[in-house]
Amino acid sequence: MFCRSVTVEYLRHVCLVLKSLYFALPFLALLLFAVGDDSFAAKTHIIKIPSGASDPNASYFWSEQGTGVTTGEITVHPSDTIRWENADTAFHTITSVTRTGEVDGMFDSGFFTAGKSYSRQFDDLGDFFYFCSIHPWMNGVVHVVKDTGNVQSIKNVGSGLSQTGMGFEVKYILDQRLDSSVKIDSSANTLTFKILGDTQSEQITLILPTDLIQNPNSVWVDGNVAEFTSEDTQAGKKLNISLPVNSKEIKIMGTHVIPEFGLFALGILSIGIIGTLIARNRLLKPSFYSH
Ligand SMILES: [Cu+2]
Repeated sequence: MFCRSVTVEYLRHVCLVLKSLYFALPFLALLLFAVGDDSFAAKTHIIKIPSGASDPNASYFWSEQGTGVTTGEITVHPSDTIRWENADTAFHTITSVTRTGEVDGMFDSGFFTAGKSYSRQFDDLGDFFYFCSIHPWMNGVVHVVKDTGNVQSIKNVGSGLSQTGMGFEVKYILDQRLDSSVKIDSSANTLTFKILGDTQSEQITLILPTDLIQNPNSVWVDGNVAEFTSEDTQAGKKLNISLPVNSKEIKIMGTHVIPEFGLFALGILSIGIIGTLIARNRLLKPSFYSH
């Protein structure tokens, strides 16, 4: 019985499943990538108005979900939305005011009752003060600041030059990407990074492994001397470099960059290249013909 069921039909099914998996996997991977890379996605932040907030003696009038901050002060990025939810029994409003507390007409929720909410998207940078027009002691402020971006990385910087041949990983924080090919000048002891796209960031954070560059001590942005701070981390020196908006190139000089591109390195590199060519010829050719 069992043997009969594990027949061609069954194998055909297994084969079909495997085949469809084989084709689906790259798409699944892409999907995961797309879902994972939400560094610039707009977020919605929720601030609850707790019950009893209409009492001026209440211990607090706001409660930010997620952070627990109860001051009504919140820092967000452009195009983020804030949703104020009324968890109180009284009516409230979210009404924009100036720094000194006069209604300025920029936004106003009007009265909203228990269980209702008011949402507003903040696109412009700046400080936006608000209060409840019924209970003016309930006040807060929205700070909208530039998105500095998430941690990104360039892998295999200086591969072929390092002793392992693997190169180094350079992590960075910026709203745009850096070109994955980093120029290494071992006679000038410099690394040069190129920024892809138009950056709005006024700072870039770079973490430079010590074996890649030692004592980075001078930085130029688009040819001009740039200000920076530096601190030691486990992964290497962390530099915070000031950038003018729309900068394109960052050059960093240290006392030493990875081994000079001397004869030794050239030798290793050519052995590597020849090795790769031989391997390719051996491995790839038969598979070409087998199809
Ligand atoms: Cu109120």
